[in-house]
Amino acid sequence: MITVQRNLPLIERYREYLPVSDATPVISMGEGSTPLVPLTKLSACLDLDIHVKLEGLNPTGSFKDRGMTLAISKAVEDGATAVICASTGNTSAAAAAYAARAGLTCAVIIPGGQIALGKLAQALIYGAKVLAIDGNFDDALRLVREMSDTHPIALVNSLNPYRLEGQKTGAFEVIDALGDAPDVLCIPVGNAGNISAYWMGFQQFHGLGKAQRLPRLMGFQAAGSAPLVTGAVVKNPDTVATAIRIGDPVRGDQAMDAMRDSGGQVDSVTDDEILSAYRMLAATEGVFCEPSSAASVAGLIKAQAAGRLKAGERVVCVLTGNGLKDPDTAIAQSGQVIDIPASFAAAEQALYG
Ligand code: AN7
Repeated sequence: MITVQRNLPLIERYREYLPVSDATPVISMGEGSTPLVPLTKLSACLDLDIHVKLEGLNPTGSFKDRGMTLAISKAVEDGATAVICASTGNTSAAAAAYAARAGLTCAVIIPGGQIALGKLAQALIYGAKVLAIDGNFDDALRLVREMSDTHPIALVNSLNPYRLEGQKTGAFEVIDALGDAPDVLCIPVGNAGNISAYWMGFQQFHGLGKAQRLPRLMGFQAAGSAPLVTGAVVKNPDTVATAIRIGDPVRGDQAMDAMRDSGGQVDSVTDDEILSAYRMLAATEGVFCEPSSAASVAGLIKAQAAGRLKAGERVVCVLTGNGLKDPDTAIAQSGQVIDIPASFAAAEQALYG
């Protein structure tokens, strides 16, 4: 029997496994409990049992809400009045939303011109102070670290341990939905916080006997932004997957340890591979994620072709963000609108020739 617990905030659903107490004010919008959806066509095609976790169904449209509900709740508990983050977009949207809900002021520093339109719209409408720099994410993160060291403003990037504590609940949900961990977890990697958080979650539930096995973690970076694959900081990271356009991941060492300890791997996927998986997911499975999220499926396809999986293995790909975040890429990657006069004849002609 599957117990459906939608709308129960993840802090309540997994309270006993999280660093909260009765003194913690829960700042929540019902995040977590996202669907785990089988991909029947791709599973048949690759001879695997593939499921995608739709993290784009969180309140601000990405997995960042898992970490932010906890980070903001703890910031309020600790008496903070202001928070700050650097972001490629989704962290800024989540921070701005949860800060607004908690009555905190929020500042975000973003790489100018490199944020998907929907994410920028979110940060602005939630009322954050948005600073765009002529630099990349890594430069922005340096600035916010210095700012939070200098002023009473709490940092809510994934350097903040509560972010990972919240995000580990993604692994709890996968185990609860499947009855065990999958054989393989595929996940996009930017600052490397989320893959580290999933490993924490899998290990914790395994240690408690709630999972019999641990999955092999396969993390995927964009080829133009793959410091963990090349082993060196990337000075000018570049990729269509702007969410993971990060050249110096803060949680890189932790993530590499996790992938190694799990028997998994880190690899890169090209922008063409990412966009091809992105279009395929939407057009054949009805699943619209943002390009960075599609890196997990692009990576799975690559890993399978390289013989890294066995027939029938169960795989979970984490689709980290909603496709609506980045309408520009969706439109650029799709067919044309067909303009016609408002007549039946014209519509019939356009549809049936
Ligand atoms: C959709 O918002 O870093 O490896 O500043 O938005 O934990 O960094 C976003 C990252 C994957 C990578 N998918 O996660 C930010 C930011 C999406 C993302 C990642 C991000 P991490």
